[in-house]
Amino acid sequence: MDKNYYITTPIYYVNDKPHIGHAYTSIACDVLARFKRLDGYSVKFLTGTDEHGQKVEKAAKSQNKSPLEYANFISKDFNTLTKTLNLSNDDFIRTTEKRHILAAQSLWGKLYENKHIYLDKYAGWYALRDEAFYSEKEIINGKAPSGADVSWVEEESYFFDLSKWQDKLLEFYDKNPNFILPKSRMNEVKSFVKGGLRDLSVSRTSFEWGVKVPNNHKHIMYVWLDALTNYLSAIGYPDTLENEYVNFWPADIHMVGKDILRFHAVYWPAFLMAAELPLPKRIFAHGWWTNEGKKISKSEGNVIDPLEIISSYGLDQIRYFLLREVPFGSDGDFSKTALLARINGDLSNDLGNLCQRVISMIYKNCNGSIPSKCEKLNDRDIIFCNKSIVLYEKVKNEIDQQSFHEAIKLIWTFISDANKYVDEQAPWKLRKTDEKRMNDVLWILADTIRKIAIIVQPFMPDSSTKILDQLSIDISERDFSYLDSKHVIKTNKINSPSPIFPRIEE
Ligand code: ME8
Repeated sequence: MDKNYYITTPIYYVNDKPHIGHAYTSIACDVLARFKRLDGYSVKFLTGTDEHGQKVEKAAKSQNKSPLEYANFISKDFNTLTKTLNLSNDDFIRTTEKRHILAAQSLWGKLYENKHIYLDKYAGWYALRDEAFYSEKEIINGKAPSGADVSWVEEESYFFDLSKWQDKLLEFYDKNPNFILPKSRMNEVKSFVKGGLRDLSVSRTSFEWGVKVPNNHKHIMYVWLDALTNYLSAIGYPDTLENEYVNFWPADIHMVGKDILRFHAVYWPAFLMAAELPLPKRIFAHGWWTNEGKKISKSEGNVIDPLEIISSYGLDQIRYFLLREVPFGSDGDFSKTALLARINGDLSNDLGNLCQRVISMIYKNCNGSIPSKCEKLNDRDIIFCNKSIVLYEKVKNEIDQQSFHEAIKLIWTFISDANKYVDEQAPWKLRKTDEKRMNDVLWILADTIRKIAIIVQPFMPDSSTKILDQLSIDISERDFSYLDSKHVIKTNKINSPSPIFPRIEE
């Protein structure tokens, strides 16, 4: 079985500071990357910045900076964000790097050599915000379908013969029904492709900030052809014998927002087919966040700064909320009330309270050590423990479909079962009546918390580490192989617990 896993975020435009949308995509990818590593995969998790194009050039001008100066400045913010979000990315690519420019020009060379690129003249609409070309019939009330302003462009341009790939794309979608998820997005893409594809303008001459077209430096590459290539540049392309390329291409998943699905699910596969390269295995398009019911936009002044909410509510709390609150793939609303309900309910009351009461009881009543293994489970114990055995497989199945919310729901249903088990067994009462049984119940619960903390690691790495530390679980015994029935908690000395998720009162 192929135990390599390559996952990518979109590379983010450096025309402005990072916002919640960027944090959302990146956190989802991080959860997936961490999950796969804990599951024994060798993972490459790539993120980075998209630094060329007219939009960045314009933003730089408005700040009286050169595009590169400006890109250096904003790219740093995105790099800092990877640390703030505790991302486990293995690489951070910038499209202004040599390795990327070489890859983009090589891919262009391949497309040109294979006769899929030709010189002509473009006359049509262009939306700077989307960095996208639109046909007359797509324009609605003078705007792009995304609502972006458009301007008329007429210039000499190279074209990619996209129109020739319509049938091949449709055939590919049919053969690979999980190529685009969620399924509803697959239908959208199919009907777009069935509607007919026009050849795509892939170079510009009216500005300069971009990768030069090989052998015709008057032209720069269209920023999307340039940007999409980042997924290859980071693994050594054009050297297809390079280890990283061999191990990681085709990518397992490109995670994107719904607004940039067309570029990833139509243009990118067509470019790759034309270059005779294998296609990625999956494109997952997630939904968009609103802020307290309102569309997020700079002009509304309601952009959510990830650094701000993290410093107010805590990183793991935000990671949890973003992935739990909204079915991954759907749109969702960021509201303070919902956030506090999750923090105080799911985190403080459910998980926090379970850990706090069980670990303190053990600390106080079992001489500060995990009691020895319970050798004889009763029927009730068996029913409860069996749930933890099937949990991992079920969670894995949801993660493999990027149903983060379902995965979390499964874990939290189990946490709620564990809290019920505590209430029912009432180990505090057993202390006086049956110490042996109290030890057995506390052992079962300690082992349950160990398993919960192990499986929660991808979602909340810091908090789960604190729980595993409180139970003195060895660092080398925290991956998913320790969730099977052969591995149980040892009679570790433990520390006095402190609350992991304090309640937040507003
Ligand atoms: O599109 N909610 O970069 P970008 C959720 N450079 N996600 C949101 C969002 C919101 N309110 N607003 C934006 C680009 N996003 C290109 C990608 S990849 C080869 C090139 C998401 O910085 C959006 O859906 O404009 C997209 O996935 C991501 O932020 C990056 O946007």
